[in-house]
Amino acid sequence: MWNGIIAAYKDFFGVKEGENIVTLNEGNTPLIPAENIGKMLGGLKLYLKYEGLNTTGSFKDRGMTMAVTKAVQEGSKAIICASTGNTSASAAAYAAKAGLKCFVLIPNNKIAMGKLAQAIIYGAEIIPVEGNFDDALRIVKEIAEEGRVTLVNSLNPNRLLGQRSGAYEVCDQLEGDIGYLAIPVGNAGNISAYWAGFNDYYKAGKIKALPTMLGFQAEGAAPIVEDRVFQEPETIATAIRIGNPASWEKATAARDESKGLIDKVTDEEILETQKLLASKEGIFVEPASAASVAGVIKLSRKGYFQKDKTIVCVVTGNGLKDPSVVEVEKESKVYGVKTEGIKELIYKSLGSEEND
Ligand code: AN7
Repeated sequence: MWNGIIAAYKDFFGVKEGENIVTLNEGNTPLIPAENIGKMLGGLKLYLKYEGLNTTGSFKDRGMTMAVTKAVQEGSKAIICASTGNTSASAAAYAAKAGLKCFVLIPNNKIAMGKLAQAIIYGAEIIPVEGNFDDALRIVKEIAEEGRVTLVNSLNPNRLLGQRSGAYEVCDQLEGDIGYLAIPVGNAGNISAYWAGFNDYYKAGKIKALPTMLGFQAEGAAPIVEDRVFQEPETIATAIRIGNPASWEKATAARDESKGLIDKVTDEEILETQKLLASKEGIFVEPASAASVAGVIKLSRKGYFQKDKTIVCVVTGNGLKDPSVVEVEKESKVYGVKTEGIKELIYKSLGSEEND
């Protein structure tokens, strides 16, 4: 039985037998070949690390199991985070499991409904903040410094430690070297964690070469790409609507040490790619997650990739978190409500007039 990332990689996490672990059996997510899109791009070896299948539907669970395990060991009774949605959903779930109080500060009106629903049902106390994620993060940092609540944003080093497991899994699943690792960038924690994870595996002799790191921000929230703070970040991909990333320096180090890049994609490219992933590969991801694949498509058009090398795109969150970006009302009523003539409609769509 899979018992979560801490049990699976305990040598790397320094967790000993008999220690109390708070886990929702996160991790072990599938690495799915994206053969149809790979072919479309002229024969690329493309894989999707589908993080939407973690227990709360995003990669955040990998870091949260570590952060909450340590918080409990240190005697903490409450955790706090600022969040564009997924961190709050994950924090709320692990707090529920551990019996901790959980406070989440969210940008007012700017998080996806599915994520808010999760935080509510898991029992967190939700405090909407007048301002964006960066404002909310500033506030929780100040409160956590007074010591009564444990911060579980990625400024908490245990978060990034746990998130390294994504890199370990990708290496184990491919049983070999990874050419490129493409990943969305918001607060820039995950790209930093993957890079650290690959380095752990490299030092342990489990991989022979380090991948090239490719990070992608949304055009309206691209502080690292443009090397300036965005005071008013704006993008349809609310998860990465962040103007002043906490792990800025770690991310640029990952980029430079791996001879990679951090680039930006437009909201239009993000939404097109989200549709492409669903309609060509059967993978429904949230908009922020599509940024990694949108970025790979953009680079492939410039002839960036060496074709014999594998490309892994981390798709970070489940599409069900944010159904508002799909035109559900319109698409479900293309045919109107029918009582008869249904078979004829189907046969017409199949391109055959032959009814029996
Ligand atoms: C689906 O939940 O920042 O660069 O507060 O939810 O490590 O921040 C979420 C970020 C990518 C960016 N994809 O990762 C939060 C939050 C999804 C995300 C990112 C997020 P980082």
